[in-house]
Amino acid sequence: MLLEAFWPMILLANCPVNSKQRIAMNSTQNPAYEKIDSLWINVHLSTMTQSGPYGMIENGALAVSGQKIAWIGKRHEIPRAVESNAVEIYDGDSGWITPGLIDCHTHLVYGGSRAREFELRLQGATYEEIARQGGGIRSTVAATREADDESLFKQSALRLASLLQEGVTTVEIKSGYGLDLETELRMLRVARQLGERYPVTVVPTFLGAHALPPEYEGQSDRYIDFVCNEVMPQVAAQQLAIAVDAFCESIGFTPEQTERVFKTAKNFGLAIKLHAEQLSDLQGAALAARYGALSADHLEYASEEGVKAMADSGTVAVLLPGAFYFLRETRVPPIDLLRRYEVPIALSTDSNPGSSPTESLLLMLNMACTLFRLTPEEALAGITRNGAKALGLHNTIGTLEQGKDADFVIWNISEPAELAYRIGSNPLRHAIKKGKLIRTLDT
Ligand code: DI6
Ligand code: FE
Repeated sequence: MLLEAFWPMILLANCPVNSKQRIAMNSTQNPAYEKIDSLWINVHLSTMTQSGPYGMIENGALAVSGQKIAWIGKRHEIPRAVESNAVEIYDGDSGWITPGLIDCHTHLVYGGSRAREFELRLQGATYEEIARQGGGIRSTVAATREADDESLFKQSALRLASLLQEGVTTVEIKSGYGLDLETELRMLRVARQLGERYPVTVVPTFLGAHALPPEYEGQSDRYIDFVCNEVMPQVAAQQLAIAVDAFCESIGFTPEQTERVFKTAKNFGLAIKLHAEQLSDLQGAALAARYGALSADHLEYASEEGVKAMADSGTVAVLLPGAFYFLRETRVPPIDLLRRYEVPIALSTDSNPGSSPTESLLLMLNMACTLFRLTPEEALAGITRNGAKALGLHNTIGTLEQGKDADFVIWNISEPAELAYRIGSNPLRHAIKKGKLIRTLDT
């Protein structure tokens, strides 16, 4: 079926590369080291813990047991039991290992394309003008409603495959191009299916309050009633989303409407995220922070009060340089304020057809450095440690530490900054998801 068509892009490798088969020996003192499925040696590690730059361990090693990291450290400090019990030993050929990449803000599931709108914008129309004239998000809503399940899955799977080829092991996917009960639920089901059929963790988010659908023209409060009273209860009952998001903007929804969405989400025990301060300052960041949001995203127009509120509530700032670039924005998010108040900064593709038609998270590293002046280390933290935080998953993924999920990537680079330095190249050599080698590019 459909799935097979995509497998050639993601090689499921079940045999070790450059490895020596080892027979497990029955030595061991520490029970945690009794079952070591694989041991990676001849590698350097960017653990992305906060101990030193990149959490670096040069000449390191990493051992996997089942789906978890069993041991990590310097090559010459590997416990005897880890080495002797290792079933497979992989030679990393002096590559660098980072945590599996986390794309914490995407709209990956949708129908159609908006290339025509791109042409219109190049002729002078603005993103807001197109949206106000019924194009923009609404045109993707029409194409998404029209697409049947199989075609929606197939179009979205192609985009997902591009992310996976660059080492993404966790991806958040929002609804928000259905804006009716059936299509919103369908989008979330397709997102779930993607996670079931591909070696990636999908975190689904309900974004019913993304735009006003045409059938509610002039009745945005009634539409918010519909989102809160009819769609969200279904989303929660069918466990189709982990978080709820909204577009708080002059072309989206007001802070009051957004707050109603948050209150309902809280009642259903769903986490909160917000598209805030992308095009203007409606103090969405502070509103999100008051509701203990996991993240506030975009933030070009965020104020000092907003940033301070985020710091107080532990809300992550998700920056989306692809949208900034593609809409030719000029107002840069307040990076210095985020640094001063120690708000964790995450980075993401915002992959969507209207404002960020990209499926390259590595490209976002470079854009964040060149456009926003993040350091390469901050950028890499944004798609690992802080990306995990923006999804509430920092206890299991985002850094390389004993006991965390064995999600990691081996890169053909000579230092970690190279990941942010290159534009449009992909130095991925191997990707490992929950201990399984899922993609290998041997040169
Ligand atoms: N902000 C964005 O960047 C995307 N949604 C949002 O609220 C853009 C969505 C689109 O133009 O299709
Ligand atoms: Fe977005």
